[in-house]
Amino acid sequence: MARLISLVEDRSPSLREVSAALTPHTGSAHIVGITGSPGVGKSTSTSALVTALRAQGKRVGVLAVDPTSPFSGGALLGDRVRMQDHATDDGVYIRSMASRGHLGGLSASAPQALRVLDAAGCDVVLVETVGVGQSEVEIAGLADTTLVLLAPGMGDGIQAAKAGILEIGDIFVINKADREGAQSTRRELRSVLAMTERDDHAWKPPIVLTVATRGEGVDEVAEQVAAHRLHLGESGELERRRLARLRREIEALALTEVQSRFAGLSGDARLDALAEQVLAGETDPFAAADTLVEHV
Ligand SMILES: Nc1nc2c(ncn2[C@@H]2O[C@H](COP(=O)(O)OP(=O)(O)O)[C@@H](O)[C@H]2O)c(=O)[nH]1
Ligand SMILES: [Mg+2]
Repeated sequence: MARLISLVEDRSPSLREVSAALTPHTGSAHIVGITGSPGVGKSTSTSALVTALRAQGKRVGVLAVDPTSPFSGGALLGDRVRMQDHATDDGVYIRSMASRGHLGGLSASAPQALRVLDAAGCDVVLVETVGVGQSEVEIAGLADTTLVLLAPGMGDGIQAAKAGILEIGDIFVINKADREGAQSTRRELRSVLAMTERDDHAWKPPIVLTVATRGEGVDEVAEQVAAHRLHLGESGELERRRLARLRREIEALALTEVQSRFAGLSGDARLDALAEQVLAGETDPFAAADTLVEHV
């Protein structure tokens, strides 16, 4: 698994072959995205969720994605320490992955890594991001079920609304419920959720309070994750989400392919010839670009 995910990170030419071999064996893993501001407790909650899922006998994969850095390390190091409870459990596979600097970015590379974990037989794959802002929403697009983590504190609910993550949360977790203000955060969240437009009208996102460091409330999160998976299957929403995900992946791969075919175009004799034709007034830049695209 580690070597296959390295092929994804390196964008190895053998990925085509790997993808063709793996794809028929995918589709049974439940992909669960975990998003929220830095420090809210994503890694702690992920580790606690792994414990809860292992107690149910599930095989668990964890993919920590860092869309902001071309290197794995740094911020992820602390997460590795946090995950060491599971280091000797061979029913758990933990991997971090960097994606910036890759053509096609997260939307091209992360689904391929998830495909590896899926085909390897993980029942549940937890995807945690260390990124912030838009990448949080992008991560949610990779998942069947998205957990949005908040913590008590000034304006956290409002921050979430700004980042657009209220629309994409299937389950809301107010972590650090041992701190003051958890109940008022829940009230605030409830009222903003009531005003939030959602694609999936049939699912009312639950709010769960947790203390991840002590594992409190985490079993309830695991129960809600299972309930949401059931809802997805029964409502047809699972297929809708997975098709949307595949459309994005195919599009990203196609754009990457086109981009690489155009790489090194400057210095190309055809480009020089077209530029001269435009200069001479024989054609215009749009028509010249069309000519070029047609002959890629
Ligand atoms: N008081 C309290 N601290 C927590 C809780 N969950 C996580 N933390 C602490 O919050 C800090 C950030 O947690 P981490 O899981 O790394 O957050 P991440 O950046 O979202 O992955 C760590 O020091 C954790 O020990 C909680 O439920 N209560
Ligand atoms: Mg973390």
